[in-house]
Amino acid sequence: MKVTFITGNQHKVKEARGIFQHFDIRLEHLNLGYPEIQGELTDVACYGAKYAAKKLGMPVIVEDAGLFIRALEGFPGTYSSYVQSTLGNEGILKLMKNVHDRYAEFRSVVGFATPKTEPEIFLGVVGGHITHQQKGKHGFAYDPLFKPELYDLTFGELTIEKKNELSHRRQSLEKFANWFKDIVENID
Ligand code: ITT
Repeated sequence: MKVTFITGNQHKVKEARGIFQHFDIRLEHLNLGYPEIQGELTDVACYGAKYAAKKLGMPVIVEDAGLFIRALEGFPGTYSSYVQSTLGNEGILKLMKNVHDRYAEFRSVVGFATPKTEPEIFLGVVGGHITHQQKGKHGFAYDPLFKPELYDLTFGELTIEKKNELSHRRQSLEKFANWFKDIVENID
């Protein structure tokens, strides 16, 4: 089985390849670019999947993700990409200085669409805590700041294989993969 993933983020591609290999799905990657509308992750993923599927004339997946920090009322959330390239991790740590409640969630929404069908949506969430300093060189973006629940290491300290066992992206892509396998088997 083949799936085409539309993203400009190479880290996402690498993680998705690792996750899909458990499901016998071969991932093809295209950096098409799609308009990211304002709204919830689900709105962005739906719109992006529909747009890319129509434009390319084939089924595609897109993924919209973000880090939602409870004490900051969900910030950076849907602005995660922009905030990462402006404030960066040190900026987040400054905002979290003297903040006691450090709970945060990574959320991922995968959108699948074909040129003729409405998008299907798959959600993944992983809870954890914002550390007091950056730790680890693995992963990307907010990974060195985020310690998943029940772990004493940040995503930045975990290998890609370990992160892939428990991440928000693992959950959303796994839900998609199980659904997709069923569909393909029923067509054959
Ligand atoms: P595409 O839209 O092209 O897929 P992107 O990097 O812009 O790539 P998003 O719009 O989904 O992706 O932005 C989400 C941002 O949230 C991303 O750029 C990172 O800064 C952050 N993020 C998402 N998942 C992450 C993860 O697993 N680890 C660390 N940071 C993550």
